[in-house]
Amino acid sequence: MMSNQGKKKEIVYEIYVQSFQDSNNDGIGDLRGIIQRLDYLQKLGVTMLWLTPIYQSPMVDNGYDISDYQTINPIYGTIDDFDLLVQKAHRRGIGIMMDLVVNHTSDKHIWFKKSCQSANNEYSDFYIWQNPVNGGAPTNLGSVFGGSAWEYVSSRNQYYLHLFSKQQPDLNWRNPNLRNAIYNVMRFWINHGIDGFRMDSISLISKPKHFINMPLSHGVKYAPYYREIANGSQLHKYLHEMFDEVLKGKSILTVGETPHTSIEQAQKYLNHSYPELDMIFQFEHMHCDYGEYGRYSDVRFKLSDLKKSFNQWQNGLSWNSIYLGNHDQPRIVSRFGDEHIYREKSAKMLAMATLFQRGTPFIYQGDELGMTNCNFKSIDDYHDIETRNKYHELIENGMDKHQALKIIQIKSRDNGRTPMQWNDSKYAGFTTHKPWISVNKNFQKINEQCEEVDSESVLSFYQELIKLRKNNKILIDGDFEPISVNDSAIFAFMRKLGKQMIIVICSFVDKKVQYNLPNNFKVENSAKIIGNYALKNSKLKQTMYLEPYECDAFSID
Ligand code: ISL
Ligand code: CA
Repeated sequence: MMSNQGKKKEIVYEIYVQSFQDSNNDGIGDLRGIIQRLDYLQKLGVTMLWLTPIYQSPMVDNGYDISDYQTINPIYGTIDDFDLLVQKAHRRGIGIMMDLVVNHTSDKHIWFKKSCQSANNEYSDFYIWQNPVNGGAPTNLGSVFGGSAWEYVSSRNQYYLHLFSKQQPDLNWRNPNLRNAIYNVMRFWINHGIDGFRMDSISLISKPKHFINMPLSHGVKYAPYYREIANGSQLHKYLHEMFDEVLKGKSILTVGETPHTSIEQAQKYLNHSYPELDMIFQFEHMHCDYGEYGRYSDVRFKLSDLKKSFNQWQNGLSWNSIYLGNHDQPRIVSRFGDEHIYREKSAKMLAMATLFQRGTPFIYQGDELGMTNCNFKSIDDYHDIETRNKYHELIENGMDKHQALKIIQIKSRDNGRTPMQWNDSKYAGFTTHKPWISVNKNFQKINEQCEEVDSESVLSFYQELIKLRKNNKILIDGDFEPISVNDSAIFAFMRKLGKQMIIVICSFVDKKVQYNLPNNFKVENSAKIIGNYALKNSKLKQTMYLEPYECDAFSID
């Protein structure tokens, strides 16, 4: 864990390794590809790279199913490539954050293979096994990716738990030997010089001793798991132990991915008298566009919900991660902005809305180019296990194929997983071979080469915002206060440090709007520090007229 001051300065960039840069033209991004792009990342200004899992894996869930925690998947390179990446990144002042996926392993992990063999060997209790009930699954618990969360194994005449796919059996954290094995994995990577861990699904590691049946809503076969499983009773005991055993006294930035965690629960992870993690990824604002079928519903977010969530979390925690996109989410410009006429304006606005909030910003690869959803025309073009399962589930529930595909197009996790668009050559400069997933059709218009030469580009705007954040203490240490909480078009807030203030105004609508600043601000002393319509609104005014998706930041001394 880092000193408080150190950690606050970080700007993290998530790399979806298989889609970032392919160095050997086999169609899959790799570690040497990342090395080739370090200059780009340095120029962008980010200080830490979170790499999605690069370990040995059968790739059922794109590497989130790990079969060996201490081996690099050969599709990505070797441990020597990894060491070289760490060394070269460090030389540029950039750290490396590993994805630690320890809620589950792959079913091809040696631990699981041994665990399946019998109920009385060293690995028998590394996973969660239960006896059949009435000749069937122990409970009606469902998996996140669809179907039952229990799978039968005849050699043990028992079921094992898998919250995700059946190829991802859940680990049993009650077993101290399992916990020690995980701590050893963490030490191994720390010894390779890494600077951080992003802990996958960490809110789910403490399972109940007794699993129960949950009431089912009409027509649904399996119960959602979160209510009984997230933030379980032993969770903080395990994370304290992990801190004492592995992280204490080390300069490691930690962020826990915590599905289904409230603000009160979040505070426990960040308890400063007994630290566990530096920050968490909360999900509340990711649920703003959930509907009848949960995430896979044809629903657009409401700004009022997004603002409410931002403001509440800012209010509830003095520091946390700030994000809108990642490899599990649609593209931010398609989801929260406008991917058509105002693509560039709204991509910039979303950048300001996140990078200027209080907390550690996480930028997802390609968002700095304003990359959009992929809108593939057929379900066969999608690779993600969740996308495919949910598509079939929607159809089984009676939806027509057209509508199901439409929902997949707006919500699929593959939206963020298409190759980085570096230039307008075939396959967008990502590779010269057919890539593992198709390139977005718009790569000739949206790519790094176009962005690079344009001082008004989305990329240039990100570079500017990052510079401002680094050079203005107020953007890091300043308090956060929401402004105009009831405005339905504008997300506005103030950062404050001593007498200095920065006012940030972000329009989330595709038309001109009038904005009335509350009258307690001394608008006379303001100066614009950055905005996405350079010539508009050069001063803060009591009444302002904002262009579509306009964003401005003003300082008041
Ligand atoms: O994306 C989700 C739903 O659509 C989340 O529920 C997601 O599955 C959850 O946040 C956990 O995500 C992480 O663990 C998964 C993996 O598939 C995701 O890519 C990862 O970010 C299982 O390891
Ligand atoms: Ca490759």
